[in-house]
Amino acid sequence: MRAMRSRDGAVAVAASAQYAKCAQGHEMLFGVQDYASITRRRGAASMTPTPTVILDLDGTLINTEQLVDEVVGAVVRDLTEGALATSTIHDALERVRGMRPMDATRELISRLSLDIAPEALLAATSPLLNARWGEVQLMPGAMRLLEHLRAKGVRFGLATSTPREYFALKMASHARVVEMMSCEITGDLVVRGKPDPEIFELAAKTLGADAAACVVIEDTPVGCEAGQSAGMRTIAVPSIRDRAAFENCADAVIHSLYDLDLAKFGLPAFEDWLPLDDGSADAVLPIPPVVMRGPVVKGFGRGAKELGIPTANLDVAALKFQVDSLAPGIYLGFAKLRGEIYQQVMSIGWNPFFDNAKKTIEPWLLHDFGDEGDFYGEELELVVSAYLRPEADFTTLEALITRIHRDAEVAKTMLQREELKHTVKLLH
Ligand code: ADP
Ligand code: RBF
Ligand code: MG
Repeated sequence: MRAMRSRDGAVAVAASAQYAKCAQGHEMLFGVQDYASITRRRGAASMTPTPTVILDLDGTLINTEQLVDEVVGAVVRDLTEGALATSTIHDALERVRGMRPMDATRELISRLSLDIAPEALLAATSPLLNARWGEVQLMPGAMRLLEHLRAKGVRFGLATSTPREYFALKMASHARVVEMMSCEITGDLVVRGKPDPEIFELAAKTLGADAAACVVIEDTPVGCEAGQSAGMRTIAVPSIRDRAAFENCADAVIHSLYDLDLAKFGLPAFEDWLPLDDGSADAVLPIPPVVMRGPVVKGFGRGAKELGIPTANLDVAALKFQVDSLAPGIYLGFAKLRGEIYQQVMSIGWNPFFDNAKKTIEPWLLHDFGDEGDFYGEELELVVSAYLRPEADFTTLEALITRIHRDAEVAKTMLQREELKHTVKLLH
């Protein structure tokens, strides 16, 4: 069990899942809140305090959602002996995302009319998941966000539907994340789970913050509804495809944590974007470089044909770990092919303009290969050095092409900068 930590007088609920602890937590918190309101009253009336950030865990800070869908989806498929379409199961799983395991299980059974008791379904899925939480990576940009908030002295804590018993397993390889939190409110500490606001209310109390001064970051509609009902502002980083589901419950819907506009919520802005000094608003975000390598595979066959922009695709399945460490989006970096180094600009994701069902890795090597330009099956190595923008939909093909050419110009300029140039050394 972890000791109660306190940074500036506020209390973190301790690690034990016992109910008594929860009650004790509540009791001590009221004192904290009084303290907070006294200090606020003493400050100048015009000074708005820096908001407190309350973060969801699964799908927001750690990449659990694919694993949950895979494992629970397989159990449900077995149970229904193939009677339900994969997409029906997947849709139902997306709807229950963000709920506590038992709440989600109940809701899933009801949505799919499954003939099983919730306890039995949970008993089938949870050991399978518990055996695999160790595989789960941080979401792209999660550590950057937490380090930034910490450096700027912003208070932040977790409000997760995960019960304490799974929490330790999930976080075993992410101890640093837990250490940085000023509180971790787990699903077992509240009577009602998300979409009920109770968990966010308890987190705010624990952190000594007023609801109105809290900003919630969430990946699910259920979580955003909970934050909104608690009277907090909410930022959605959807882990589901249906972005419209956030329309009425989120103050901002972004593509990934890279795209967080903190200043919009009164929080200190990120300072790591590198602007182009050409008068444009364009900027790139250096990231921990990711190296990927493999044979060039066939794509949809339209890069060169429809856009005049050939992309030497790599196999997503073979590079799952690397791909999962990057948010879908447009990136820049270097490539090595046939012993030569090139600049490259690439897209990773679903290409919304074409509404692809399959994720692809599509690097455009910024070089005219002329007659030598067929390298299917050849070994290609990439270093992904900086993030440029989210994938976008465009009204016309011309607009998409124009944008990609601009991306290439930005890449050529920025890859010469000291901050990015050195990443070429990561190529073998
Ligand atoms: P696909 O959909 O199969 O990826 P594309 O139309 O995108 O087809 O063409 C990609 C192929 O074009 C690459 O696999 C490679 O063989 C070739 N190619 C020629 N020049 C380039 C370049 N500058 N960058 C990337 N690929 C190129
Ligand atoms: N596809 C999109 O649908 N939206 C985009 O914003 C987008 N940006 C891209 C940027 C770059 C630098 C590259 C190389 C590709 C981009 N694509 C985008 C993918 C493009 O649609 C894809 O390469 C073709 O569909 C070929 O498969
Ligand atoms: Mg291609």
